[in-house]
Amino acid sequence: MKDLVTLEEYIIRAQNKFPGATGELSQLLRDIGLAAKIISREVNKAGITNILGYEDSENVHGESQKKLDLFANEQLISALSRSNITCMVISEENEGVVRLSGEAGKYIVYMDPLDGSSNIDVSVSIGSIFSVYMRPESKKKLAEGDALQSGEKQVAAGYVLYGSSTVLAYTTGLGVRIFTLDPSIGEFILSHEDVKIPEYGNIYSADEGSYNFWDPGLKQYVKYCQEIDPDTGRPYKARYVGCMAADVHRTLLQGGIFMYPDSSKYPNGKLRLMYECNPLSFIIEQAGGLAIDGSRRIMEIQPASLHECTPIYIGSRKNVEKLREFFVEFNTANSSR
Ligand code: P6P
Repeated sequence: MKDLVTLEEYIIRAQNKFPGATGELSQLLRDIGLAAKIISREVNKAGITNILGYEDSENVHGESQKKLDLFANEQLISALSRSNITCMVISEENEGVVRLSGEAGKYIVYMDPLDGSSNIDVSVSIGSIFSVYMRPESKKKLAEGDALQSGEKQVAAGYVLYGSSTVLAYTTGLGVRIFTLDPSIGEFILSHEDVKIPEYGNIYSADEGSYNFWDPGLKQYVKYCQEIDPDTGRPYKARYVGCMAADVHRTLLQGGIFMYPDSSKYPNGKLRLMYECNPLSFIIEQAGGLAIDGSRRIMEIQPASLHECTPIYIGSRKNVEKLREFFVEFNTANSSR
């Protein structure tokens, strides 16, 4: 028992290292942890209670909303409303911004409350992803544009993965920690203290069903992954969960690369910059990896809109750099490359 460190204890210990800390970010992370426990409880019994299936509504991307999408969204917004810390929430499930606490809080939170929700009805992993920014100090009247900040300005980011176990990973820019939920005591317990992604991995992850929509450079790279070359661990294994949080969590721990490209089907990519790609890029870069849109670092992108999409190639540094070589050699079309 003495070696167990709970999420709450860890956050307080980390905060105590900064005498000037107000404790507000700590409280925000604890609030997210509380919502995660509630969502995990519902996810783990979704097949029993009447919470599977679709609502008759759509999100900002025109995707049908599942009951658990909306439940997770409500729980996270409710948890963030508990204290005057968060002034504004931008969620995949809400078209506009959700203003909280009389807009008095100092943090702006982006979130994908239930990532990979198409997996819900078949009991495959799903996740929640969050990203935290400071509100511009000079601004008294909050505007949506105050939330349009590049990923490099994130003060915290993380995800919860509802899989074979429920894990919560986060960073505040001082490395990556992972906590595993022990449902018997209702606590997230520290399971990985200072996570570092392998510099190179032999797993590639992409929806190869879309191969014929891809640029030549990506097609050639995937063929490279499939060649037989024991010296470089090829052929790689192919793994694709259909939940970015799950695919990136595996990549974080085992190495390799996750790819969701731009294509003739998704000219700007499908994944959302602010509440999928930036937070997971912050985690992966803090663990020593790399995340690009084909050329630029994801976290350098200056967003033009709250819900914009981007291509993303994220994972072990050597794997991502090898992919970029293919894009250069095959002059891949993406204008940002
Ligand atoms: P596809 C889930 O809907 C998501 O946003 C990511 O979590 C996941 O990586 C991707 O989309 C899956 O997309 O086109 O393979 O179903």
